[in-house]
Amino acid sequence: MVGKVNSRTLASDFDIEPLGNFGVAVPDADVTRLSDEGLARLLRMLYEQRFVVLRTGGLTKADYVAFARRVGEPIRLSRDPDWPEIAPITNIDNDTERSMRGAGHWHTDQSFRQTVSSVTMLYSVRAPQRGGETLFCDMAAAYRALPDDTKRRIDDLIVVHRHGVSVAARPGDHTPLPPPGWDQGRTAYHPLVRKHPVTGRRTLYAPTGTSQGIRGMPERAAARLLNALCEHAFQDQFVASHAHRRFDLVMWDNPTTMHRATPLAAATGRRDTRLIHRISLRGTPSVFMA
Ligand SMILES: O=C(O)CCC(=O)C(=O)O
Ligand SMILES: [Fe+2]
Repeated sequence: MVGKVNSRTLASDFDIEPLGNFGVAVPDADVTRLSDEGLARLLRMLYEQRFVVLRTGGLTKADYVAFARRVGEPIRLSRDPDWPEIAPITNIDNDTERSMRGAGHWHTDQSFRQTVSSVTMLYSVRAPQRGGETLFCDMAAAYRALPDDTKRRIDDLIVVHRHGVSVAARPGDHTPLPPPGWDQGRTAYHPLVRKHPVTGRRTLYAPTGTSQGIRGMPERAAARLLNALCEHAFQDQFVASHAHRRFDLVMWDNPTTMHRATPLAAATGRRDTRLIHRISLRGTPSVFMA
């Protein structure tokens, strides 16, 4: 486990490029040769920056899974017996501008489960020349910017989560796709404000995505509060956009971020094809111990 991170640990260790409001890219990142110390530094940087884009020179599925296993425990996301950890995400025969189903809504991966996800990674096998960005929201910065009386009001609230359309869904949001066999009635409970176990930083956790209410609060008041927190969080200053390049491996800290896919028309050829391999991790190192 990585020790407490102070806010000035970053830079110098890696050759990095800042990306925008937050998030950094590491050029020439060879994750197959990363030392244990290098990996610890990379995770510290991840916790500081919310997401990190590793510009790899290309990874095999075996390289990718091996790297993910060094970071944490991959969740089974696919029925493919050879690569159960890898979920392909693509616009091949899939038009998410029209279908309105999928990841085109603000969410935090696995917030509908009691065991939430620590890190998610997207590896870009094919990237379109335009579009298909993944957007991130810095929920720790959004929390920090709340007025003190709001913080006091929300600090101990527990949010009720179920897979499906959230009570704080934004206009135009996609309907999330449940994992195979998922029982839509299953409920998980997560604190609205959580402390990151590594950095100790407080963050808003998943006010939308799968949120269905707040324990002990009337439905309409809960929906109003969650919606107001979303309005606050999804302001431009807390949002960053990642345009995938081929062979990029973008990883993010789920607890302190929300993210959404940008809807994309179905591929017509090489130039507009997006194929991404997703891996999500549970447990250590960054997951909350509830
Ligand atoms: O395709 C993307 O940009 C994000 C995908 C995603 O969020 C998901 O599969 O949970
Ligand atoms: Fe996601």
